[in-house]
Amino acid sequence: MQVDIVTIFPEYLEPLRAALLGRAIERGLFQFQVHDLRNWTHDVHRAVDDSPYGGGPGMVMKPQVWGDALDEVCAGEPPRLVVPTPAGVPFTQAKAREYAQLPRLVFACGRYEGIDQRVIDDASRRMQVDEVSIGDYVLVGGEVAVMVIVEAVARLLPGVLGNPKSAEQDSFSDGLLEGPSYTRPEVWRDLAVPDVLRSGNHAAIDRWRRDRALERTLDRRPDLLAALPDDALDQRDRAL
Ligand code: 6GU
Repeated sequence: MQVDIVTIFPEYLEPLRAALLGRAIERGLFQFQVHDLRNWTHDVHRAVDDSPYGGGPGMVMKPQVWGDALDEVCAGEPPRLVVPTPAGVPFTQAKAREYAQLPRLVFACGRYEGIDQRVIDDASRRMQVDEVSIGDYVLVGGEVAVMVIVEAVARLLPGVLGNPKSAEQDSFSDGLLEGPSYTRPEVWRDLAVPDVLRSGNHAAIDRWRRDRALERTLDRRPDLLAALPDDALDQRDRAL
């Protein structure tokens, strides 16, 4: 997979090259390139923003600069264009799985009050554009949201995680939150690991994990339980 990120703060995205994703890049599992939006400015001040039509606070990013940048970065086979914005549709694990199947993603990071809407409308004539939000709160710009999205997608690419089962057993993979985990020692600060996990009875362990996942989801994210398809819960689940 090839990932391109256009931003006015290229250095902000450098942490993506560290740790897990850095190794994935070295091993050629995925590549990413960061582009400075100011390379496409037209004036000596290298201006990327201007005041909003209709008035109001803040600044809006200029369409000409973004248009030229995206023409160049999105050349060739049209990529999926992702525009992070608090006004977007929610980014979810399902979206992450969808993106992990694509050969190329381009991210357009907006700052200020956003990007002139015509940039998105124009790009939509040539490619699928997703305006996505990572949650119900407001960040200063799209850069941190892009880091979140790229990390969520990259770990799903074949070979990035040491153990592919880690991705299969994630929270959300079955629509539930994951329950608690334990490692040695058996007793720590007088707190014991649940007996069933040391029983060697794999059917009992699976059932126990399922019950804890259901309990936790009911407690913390009842909205997720309500959204499960009808056949997602068995008789035993419903008893809980
Ligand atoms: Cl994707 N961008 C910004 N700027 N703020 C956000 C967001 C994205 N998602 C939640 N808040």
